[in-house]
Amino acid sequence: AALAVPAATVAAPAAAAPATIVPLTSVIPAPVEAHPIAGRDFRLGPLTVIRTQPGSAAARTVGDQLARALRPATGYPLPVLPVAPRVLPTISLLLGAADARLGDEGYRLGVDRTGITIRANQPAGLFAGTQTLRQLLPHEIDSPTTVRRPWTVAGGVIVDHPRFAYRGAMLDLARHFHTPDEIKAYVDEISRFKINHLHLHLADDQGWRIQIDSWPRLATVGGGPGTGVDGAGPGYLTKAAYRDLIRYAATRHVTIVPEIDMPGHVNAAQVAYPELTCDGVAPPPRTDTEVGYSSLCIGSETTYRFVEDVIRELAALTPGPYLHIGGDEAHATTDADYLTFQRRVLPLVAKYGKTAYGWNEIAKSPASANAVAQYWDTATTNPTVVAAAARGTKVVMSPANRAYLDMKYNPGTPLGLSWAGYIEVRTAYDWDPATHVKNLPASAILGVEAPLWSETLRDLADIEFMAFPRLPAIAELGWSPASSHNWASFAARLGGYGPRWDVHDINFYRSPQISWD
Ligand code: TNX
Repeated sequence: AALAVPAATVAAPAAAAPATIVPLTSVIPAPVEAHPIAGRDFRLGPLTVIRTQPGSAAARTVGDQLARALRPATGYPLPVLPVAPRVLPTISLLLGAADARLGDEGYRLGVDRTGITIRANQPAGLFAGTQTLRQLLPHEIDSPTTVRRPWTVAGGVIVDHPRFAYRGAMLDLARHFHTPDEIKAYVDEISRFKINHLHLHLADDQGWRIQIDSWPRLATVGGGPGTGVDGAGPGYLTKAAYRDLIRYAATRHVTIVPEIDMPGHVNAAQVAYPELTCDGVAPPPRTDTEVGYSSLCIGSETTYRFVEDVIRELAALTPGPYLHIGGDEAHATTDADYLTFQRRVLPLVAKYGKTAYGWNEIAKSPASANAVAQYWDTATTNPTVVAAAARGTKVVMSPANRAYLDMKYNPGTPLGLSWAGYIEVRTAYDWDPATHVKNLPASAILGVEAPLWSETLRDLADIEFMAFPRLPAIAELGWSPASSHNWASFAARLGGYGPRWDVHDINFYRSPQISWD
């Protein structure tokens, strides 16, 4: 209701959906600037063509994806061409001559009666602009089948670029495996909100989910039958499947961040290779949800051979800059051993050309100065992380009581956990990553991430229920300027987004805090 919009000037055919035009400002995450211009609306029609920057394969890919997104609902052919006849209504995706403040991911989107032009410095900006454009079309645009209605986009100009470079989501494949198709579907949904990193938690006590050639039993045993919470989440990614996933995500401008958690959370590895324990005896497989009981054997050279092999193979698989080595909840490792371990392991990540990334406990180690620490602490003071930031450590903000998508919304939520509290949409939205931790300077903040742990989640419908609608809240904190932060505005835009999820069957939580259209 808060989003009531003027009726379209073009009458809809009989039996078509009501003609509405989405306001230029009704986008998640909120754009930096949106200037509506009356009388300049564009109507997508059967003759519309998509023109992409000549000579740019990446721009062409963005154009092809946009066409694939718009064809099913409109039923229009939407050919993708390097040049377009002037007389035809055109959506242009052009590189260069965009303003410098747009950076690598920003874009300028202009809508007038003859067409829509998205300009960006880089293909990532074109991709971001097309995600905005999808939201500016009526929600029926996400229908998998043809809908007869006018497809009008409000006239005006949007200028947009991200607040933070790192905007992430995390999926836990260890507690329950999620298939490549499920992961791809998640990439599709999160990239709509301009999330640009997907962190995959690939190993934990209950399972190991990535093929490692030098230690093959990690995947075949650690990802074999009976693994996962309640033994109900077997599976692993072959290297081929993982590479395919990386490519798929890359075309959505999402970088995959692999995580192998250590020195704790390693029971599955020790079941597969008993030499990774200090006494050489295989522990029983674990399918419960306890944490903090397993540790690699810090004094053993076998441990470092294992760690280096895994890091080397993962780094070779990974085009992105980050390699996450976990480091959380190492309650079965002494403090001295933890420091010994990190002094050897953090530099190993750099040795293989990657930036080390770990949960905020790595800030205890002086070796974390060139690393990224993921802040999952629920406290708003953390002198250890502040001191690390002073040495150069960058921080991704994922405070568990705000950003954890596996926390229940309220006591009645059928899925999820509650150790960090209940997180309704407003709780997920109403905080500022740059000022959240006392004395942690904004300059140390690389961005935000919304982790989704899978102890209670089995399938894609479960993932969707926990991620939506909170993931868009975290995405907005990562992208939109702090000055635009406004709950009432976000709530209204989110309410307007609900029908988009409905129309392509996303199992989102209908939070009572939102008035859903
Ligand atoms: C804590 S947060 C963990 C995970 C659990 C999660 C459940 C963190 C770095 N470690 O092992 O899955 O809580 O919410």
